[in-house]
Amino acid sequence: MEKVRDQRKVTKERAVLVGAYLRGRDGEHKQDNLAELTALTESAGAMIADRLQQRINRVNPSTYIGKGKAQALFEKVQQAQANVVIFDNDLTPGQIRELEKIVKVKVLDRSELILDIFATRARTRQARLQVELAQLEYTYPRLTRMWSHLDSVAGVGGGTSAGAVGGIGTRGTGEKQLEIDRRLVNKRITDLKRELAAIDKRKLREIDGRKEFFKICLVGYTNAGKSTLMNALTDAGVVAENRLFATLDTRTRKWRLEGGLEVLLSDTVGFVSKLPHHLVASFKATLEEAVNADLLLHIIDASSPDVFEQIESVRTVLREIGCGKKDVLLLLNKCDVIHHGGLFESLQTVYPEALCISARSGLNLNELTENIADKVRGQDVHIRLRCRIEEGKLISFLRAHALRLHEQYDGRYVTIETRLGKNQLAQLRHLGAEHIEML
Ligand SMILES: Nc1nc2c(ncn2[C@@H]2O[C@H](COP(=O)(O)OP(=O)(O)OP(=O)(O)O)[C@@H](O)[C@H]2O)c(=O)[nH]1
Ligand SMILES: [Mg+2]
Repeated sequence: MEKVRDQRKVTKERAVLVGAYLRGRDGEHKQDNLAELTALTESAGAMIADRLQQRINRVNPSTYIGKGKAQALFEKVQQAQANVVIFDNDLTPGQIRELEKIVKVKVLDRSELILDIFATRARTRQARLQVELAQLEYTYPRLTRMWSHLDSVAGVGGGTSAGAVGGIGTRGTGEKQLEIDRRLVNKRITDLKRELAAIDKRKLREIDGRKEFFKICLVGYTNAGKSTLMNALTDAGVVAENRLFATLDTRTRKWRLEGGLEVLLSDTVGFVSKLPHHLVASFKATLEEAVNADLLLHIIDASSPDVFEQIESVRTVLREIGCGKKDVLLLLNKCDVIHHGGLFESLQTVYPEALCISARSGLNLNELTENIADKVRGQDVHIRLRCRIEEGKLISFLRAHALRLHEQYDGRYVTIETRLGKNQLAQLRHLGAEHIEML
């Protein structure tokens, strides 16, 4: 039995999905409770062999669904010749152990599945370390035996390449299985935290270096169309795909709005409901871009039947990472494929301020750009400043951006009086303007 959770698989795994829903509580109203778990499982590269949806009156402390149901699950697993069971709910280590004894294949919960997807997708060192940390903190106590990359602690983070052989839930952390002393795990956790903190510091310095720019960050549920929009607005060429968590790292690009206005646009990891808490914590640095943004664009997949839940999940994560009070522009994306009426109408009623766009067809992207340009400029202020005539960059910036410019030369100096967006003052200072007088 101990072998259950450490077997190695080369083949694509066959999964039985299980959703247990408390009566009168979560998800009873949905048409298909397992739709998202299905997409997540496929994203992880497994096949769906069968599904089991179950209403329960209470959570059974030892098996979540109760012994009888677990026995029925075992039969399903045998019939479907499955080698993994994936729960839509999060399970305690004890529940996983009990369930594995009954169903005789490895059992994963939703968070482990998400962590596994992250492990196979993480590309940058930072993302790999973050996933590893989250896995050590979350998955580790749920394994009957441990994984192995700890044996080559030096080469860590590289565990992701093990994806092909480790099988769902064990990837990213190495394929060879061996017993590891908890002390070693704790040490590894400490080391990871230290290294991540160092990366975090570098990131912060990087962000600090972009202080003069107006920063915009795309946020939203996974698969909402963030990367597609990023590509439509800039020439970023980021990967956009119809699968969950196509993007794991943050990309930042300059985005030129009209009138020479330049902002920084960042695309980042998508959110998902019940995002594992450890993952949120360890992805804080990746999400630093959102934390430091002047404006968030919340991209919503308006064609999803779960659109309201998805909006709520994103808001919850935003609050968790300290972005609850940020300026947010809501974008109802995929408007090229929505069915008018019904859900879409209620969306527009609930969020009348949201802009309907299509990142794919380009619908309303001009309007979006204008909207953002207004926000970037901020309220008009009337200013006067004096600078030396050699300060070419500063003077051309003003000529390009300011309204009703008045220049007065005296010797080597020029005094400029003009109107400018309030938010552009920081940029002026960065370009060397010292004495800006507000009129
Ligand atoms: N019909 C339609 N499809 C879109 C639109 N925008 C994006 N998509 C599709 O939605 C899927 C996901 O798009 P992405 O841009 O990768 O989504 P994302 O939000 O970056 O997703 P993650 O990186 O996985 O979080 C892709 O198949 C896109 O082609 C749109 O406006 N209309
Ligand atoms: Mg993306």
